[in-house]
Amino acid sequence: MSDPDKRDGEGGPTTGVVVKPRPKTKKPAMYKVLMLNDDYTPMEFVVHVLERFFQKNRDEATRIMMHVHRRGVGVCGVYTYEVAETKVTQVMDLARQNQHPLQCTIEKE
Ligand code: TYC
Repeated sequence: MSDPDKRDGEGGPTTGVVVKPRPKTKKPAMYKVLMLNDDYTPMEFVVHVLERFFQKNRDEATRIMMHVHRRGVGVCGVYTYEVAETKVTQVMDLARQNQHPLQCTIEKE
């Protein structure tokens, strides 16, 4: 640069692009925990699982269970990856202990 004061020509003041500062935090990726229907798991067990691990009240748990029963699959909740993984493990462990074939999976939102 020939001009030691870094002026943008014609002796005017230095100019620049004003960049709006942005917070660099990103929202975490979210994951749906899906419950799958089967012919053997008792309805009451599914309602219990939804109350215990997904903090649903009895009405909401019953609504989700019936949705899965009729449609084959339904959303239990949406969480960050580690929380979603933990929910799936908890559901599958309790189902296995009770010898129910209930299946639960994760899907990225
Ligand atoms: N279809 C099961 C029955 O008739 C009930 C059920 C509902 C099972 C939801 C699994 O994710 C499920 N006993």
